[in-house]
Amino acid sequence: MKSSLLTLSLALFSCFQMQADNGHGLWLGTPLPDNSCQVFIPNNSSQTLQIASKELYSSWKGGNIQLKFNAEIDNPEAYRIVIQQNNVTIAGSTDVALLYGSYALLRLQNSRLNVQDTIVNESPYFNLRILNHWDNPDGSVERGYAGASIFWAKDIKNRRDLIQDYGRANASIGINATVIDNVNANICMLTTEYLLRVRDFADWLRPYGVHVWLSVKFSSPIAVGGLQTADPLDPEVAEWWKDKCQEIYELIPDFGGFLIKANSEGQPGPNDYNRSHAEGANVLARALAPFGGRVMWRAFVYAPNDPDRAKQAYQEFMPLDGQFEPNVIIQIKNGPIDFQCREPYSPLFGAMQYTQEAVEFQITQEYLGHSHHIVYLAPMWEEFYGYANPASMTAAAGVSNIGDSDCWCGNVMAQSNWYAFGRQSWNPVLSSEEILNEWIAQTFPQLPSGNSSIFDMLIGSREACTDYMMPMGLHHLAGDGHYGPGPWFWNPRVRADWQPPYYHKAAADGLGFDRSSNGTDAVSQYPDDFAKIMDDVDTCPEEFLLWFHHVAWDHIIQGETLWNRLCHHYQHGVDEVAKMQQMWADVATYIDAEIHAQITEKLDIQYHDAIWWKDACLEHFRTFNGNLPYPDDVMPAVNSLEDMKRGRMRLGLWGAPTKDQLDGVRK
Ligand code: BDP
Repeated sequence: MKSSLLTLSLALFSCFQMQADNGHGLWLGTPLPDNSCQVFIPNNSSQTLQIASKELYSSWKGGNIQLKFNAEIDNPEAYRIVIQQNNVTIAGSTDVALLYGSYALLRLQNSRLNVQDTIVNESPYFNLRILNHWDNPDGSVERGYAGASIFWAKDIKNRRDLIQDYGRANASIGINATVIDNVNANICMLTTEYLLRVRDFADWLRPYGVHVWLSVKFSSPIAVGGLQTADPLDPEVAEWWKDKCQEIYELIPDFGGFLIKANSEGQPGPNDYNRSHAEGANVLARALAPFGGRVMWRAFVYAPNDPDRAKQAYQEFMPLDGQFEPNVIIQIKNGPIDFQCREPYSPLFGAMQYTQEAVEFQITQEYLGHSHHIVYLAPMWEEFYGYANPASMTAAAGVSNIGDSDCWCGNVMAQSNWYAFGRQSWNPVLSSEEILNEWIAQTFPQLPSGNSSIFDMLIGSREACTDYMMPMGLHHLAGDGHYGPGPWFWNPRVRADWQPPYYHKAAADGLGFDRSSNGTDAVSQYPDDFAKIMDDVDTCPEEFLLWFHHVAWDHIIQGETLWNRLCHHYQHGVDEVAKMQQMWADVATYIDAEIHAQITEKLDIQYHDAIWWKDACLEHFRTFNGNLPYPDDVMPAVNSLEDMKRGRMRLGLWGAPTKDQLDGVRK
């Protein structure tokens, strides 16, 4: 193939220039000042290949690189990198594959791996790796803790550069699709005015291989189309969706499709017309199919047809297996409840035999301390893939933690979760350790190799968070805003399954939700081998104990009573955060001062909150168990239950006891 040498001056790289080190540059590094590598790309190259060659030209420290089409590589996103002495060839069958290969090469270099004489063959595990932005047209972000929407705002200025930076970041980790509005969708998204804006986003993201999707409201035929009904079996409704898709694809020929939240938390859906989720999904699927579009239909439903919310999605969807059009994917949250710090996998995974399934993870930390707590989430997702076989899935979706904050995610450490979601969706077999090492090497190149402080600080952070919030299978104990603890919250006018006592079931006889065969039997929704282990209180792993069982306070676990064991978990969580603070202090000399200060502040908040969680949960549980004493090596509560209930500790975020005060309480 004929090639032309691309020689560019670095002045052209304005869009790759980072602001001062505020973290905006993510894991993508700084362009080299005087680079001398040579990049050869096919003649008449697309914008995508221009981007690839600019990236390589500005950052590759080796010699010549050739990007070549190779039609024999089947998967349109797969690439092959051959590094021989000073020459590199990147091959793939499409320009996006070559872009992915280019980013992979830079990742290898910047992760400080030895790349001499190496051959890399990579293809993505899932063909759809998609971010879900819960962004509203007014610029707010539902459960967003990193500023306003990067896509929407009333007085939006031209967002082209920002959106292209976003596309670049996604391409560098293989994310190939994005839903740019909230699942609690606004009807305006399907108006022509908004579709024109969606077209701009799609145009800007296309060169990066990122397809745009929309969340839409099921009642759009009424609200946007002026029809009397949105009944999916009504021919006029079907026609309306077809026409709408025609309009969309004229504007955006590679539009991805629709994401739908239907008959969930007040959203309209097919049940409003006595139709099933399959009938609802199929009317959209048929409208999208001629254009190659797909429907992601969410399984996050919990109609109260069973007293145990954890069973409801399975009950609703299993009978529909086999009824969905082939271009429908059921998007299922990783666990059966709602993005808790630990849940068993949702029993729907692997259960539906004839239906495509996607996992939905939450990258934004709705229940895990918002962007105030430093929590590396990949170990949670890795745990999920260890139980639920990724081979049963078509796609991975991640609810984004991105906003217009300088560093995108509210703090620099939270970027690791965006990064990890992309890498793990490309290859769910990659370990969370490998991913973290890559991310640290690229994000903090100045950290001496061999210094493991940041790794050590992050790798156990999800377990630490689980310990100080909801250890041993406890779940849904958060109060207002899903931030701090609220195990006592109870309002008879609010549905029970939105409130903590429904979940922890603390009582004089013990703690935990009995989902065993003696209880709600949720355990029976799982395959036999898993169910058997979980069903028996003696074989159920400790981390799922109070999820599946109601356990007596004096039940013995590893030689300790439940109460003592629980106290030790909470204390361990607090202690781990103290260690994280120390590890972060230790690397101060290597980290940009602004970023160091940002994370130090977050860790202070996290430490205070960890104590708040520990005190609130343990003190509340003591009111049921006859005020059992704290074990000697556990710090007694520093906040009184009454204060915490009155919300004093909510202000404690800013006025919590200092470390010295806390150390004074510690024995
Ligand atoms: C819950 C969130 C809510 C979302 C809902 C969903 O609290 O804001 O709309 O999930 O996923 O976790 O639809």
